[in-house]
Amino acid sequence: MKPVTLKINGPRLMTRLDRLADIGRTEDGSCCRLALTDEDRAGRDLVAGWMRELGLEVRIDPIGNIFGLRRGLADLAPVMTGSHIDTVRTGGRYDGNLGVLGGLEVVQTLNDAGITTRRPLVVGVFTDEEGARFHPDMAGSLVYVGGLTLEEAYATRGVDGKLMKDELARIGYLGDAPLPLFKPHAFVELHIEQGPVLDAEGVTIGAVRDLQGISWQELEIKGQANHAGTTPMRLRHDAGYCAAAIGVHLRLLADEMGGGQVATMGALSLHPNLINVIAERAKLTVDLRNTDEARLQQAERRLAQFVQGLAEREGVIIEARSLARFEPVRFDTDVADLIARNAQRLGHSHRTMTSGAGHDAQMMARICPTAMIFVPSVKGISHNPAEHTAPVHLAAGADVLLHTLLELAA
Ligand code: HGY
Ligand code: MN
Ligand code: MN
Repeated sequence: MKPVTLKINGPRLMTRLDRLADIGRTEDGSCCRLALTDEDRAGRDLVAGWMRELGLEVRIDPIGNIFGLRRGLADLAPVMTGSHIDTVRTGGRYDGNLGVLGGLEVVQTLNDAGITTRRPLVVGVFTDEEGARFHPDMAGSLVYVGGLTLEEAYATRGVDGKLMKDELARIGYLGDAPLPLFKPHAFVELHIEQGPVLDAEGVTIGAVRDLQGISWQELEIKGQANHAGTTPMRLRHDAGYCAAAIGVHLRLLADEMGGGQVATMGALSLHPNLINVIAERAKLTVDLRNTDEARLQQAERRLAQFVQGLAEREGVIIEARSLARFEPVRFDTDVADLIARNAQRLGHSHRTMTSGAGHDAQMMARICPTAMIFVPSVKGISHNPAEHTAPVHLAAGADVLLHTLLELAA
């Protein structure tokens, strides 16, 4: 008789995902819960309430990371899962949320089955994974693993000028738990792929073995405001033209380099931003990523050379400020293999893969064996209200998470 395989409750997971998705909803259907805003607080309060309802001991650390602790039979290093619930401005329903609520669904499934694991289990909610308001991204997990000091994080100003420490205190999540609260025995993060691979191949589970390097910069261009009508082209120091030229160069650079190199100018602002004034100043962001560190450095060097030549030709000053820089990460192959084996055992198609996006798991990999479970994103769309994953895939991912955590905590 094949042993009954414990399964999570899919509809219950969907109910929590829908409930959380209602917080911070905007007219275009986005979930907008930028880190440490009132909407983020509301999401945190909801999730912490669910943790307490499930009998978890809730702890908050000084960077606002939330931990729901479930006692084990033995007092050993816990097995941890989790992700984030802060979003970008045009957030979808599943980015980050699935990893946190999938963890709570695993807890409730074990509670219902009367199962206590040998090792304690922890569900974590990391602060400011998106880095959309306060750079860098993955700030909460980066502080947790010692990659950024609390003081540096506290002194970070958001894109709106607010101080991170003030915002943590304002929303009531400047906690006093020890930092780090514990060193996990292992960490597994369930997340939507946010890319097109699983959906295009019709594969249900991704066992993520590595994650690409990330380079974020802000470029500030100082030119000269002047009259759009009277100033001959040869006399212009046009910050707007320079910003546009850099945006175009990023595309050409990625196309020329190939090999999965990606380059994005996501944010752009001009001053004074008026139709008949040559832009005096421009501010833009650059997001470069590559799975290969040497190629990522090459992309950074080539961009810097282009920017220097442009500044000289156009008679402008261009200053670059690094906002985040993370090398590619290799996850733990044993944990990734365990994920693949559980997908197989549960009858789900699966493949190993690389993560194109940054995740808290890439920081946790610095302190314990770590890997990720991906489920498909329809048409690879994410950071967009059209982000969608079929409920059957959400449940499959949570089932693989359940059995992977059970084996790691045995
Ligand atoms: O930028 C990222 O890859 C993640 O969404 N923070
Ligand atoms: Mn995410
Ligand atoms: Mn994201």
